[in-house]
Amino acid sequence: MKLYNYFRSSTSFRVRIALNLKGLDCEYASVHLARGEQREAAYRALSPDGLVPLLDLQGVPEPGLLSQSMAIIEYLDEVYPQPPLLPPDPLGRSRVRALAQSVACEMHPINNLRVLKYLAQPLGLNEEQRAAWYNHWVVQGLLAYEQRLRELQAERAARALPPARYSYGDAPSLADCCLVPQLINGRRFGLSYDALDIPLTLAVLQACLELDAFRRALPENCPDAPPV
Ligand SMILES: N[C@@H](CCC(=O)N[C@@H](CS)C(=O)NCC(=O)O)C(=O)O
Repeated sequence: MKLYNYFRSSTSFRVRIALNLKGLDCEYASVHLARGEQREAAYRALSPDGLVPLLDLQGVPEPGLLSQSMAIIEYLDEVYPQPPLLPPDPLGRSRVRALAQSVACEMHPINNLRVLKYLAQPLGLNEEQRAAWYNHWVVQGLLAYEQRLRELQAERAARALPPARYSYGDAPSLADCCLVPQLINGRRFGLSYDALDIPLTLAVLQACLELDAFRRALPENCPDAPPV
């Protein structure tokens, strides 16, 4: 398999985590977004919308070029079911997908590189205004995420279960594959989480970063990251 991605891309980061959790080997194909390689004709021939990630299955276990990080991860989860990234029951799956989509649909799309670039040019927002935009939507999203975690913890407590270690239960899930990249990306944009009341969310981040699968997927550990 070959993953077209970029070290700083949080949607690529989601897929890198999923591949690592599943123990799958994958060739790293860098598409340098800051240099605009996603807009070059060769890449547009593979990805009409000029976005990473793309996963080329290269015949393993079938030919296919997959787009959209959530669809890629769900494909991997179906073809390589262990360890599962979604719970076995419909209610659990709905809960995990809702958490994941609160990042993937409500936070990430409005803070994507091309959206931030459009705010700069042609809309003329300066760096400070763009940062205010970014922070506003991420903070709203993280506060909502925290509230959902609180509700889930209350449900567990009512069933005499101990607090969950990850976003949903005691194993990392699709939700964590989305949450961790969003939090790491927010830090890069200067968001400080200390002032936010999101202790459960930050505890999940810490638990995830104790796992090698998450750490290896971090932007700074990617082959196209600049040397420190
Ligand atoms: N919904 C897509 C979003 C993909 C996406 O927005 N990728 C960003 C990087 S995180 C990208 O390729 N941006 C290129 C650009 O903005 O020009 C997914 O989940 O895969």
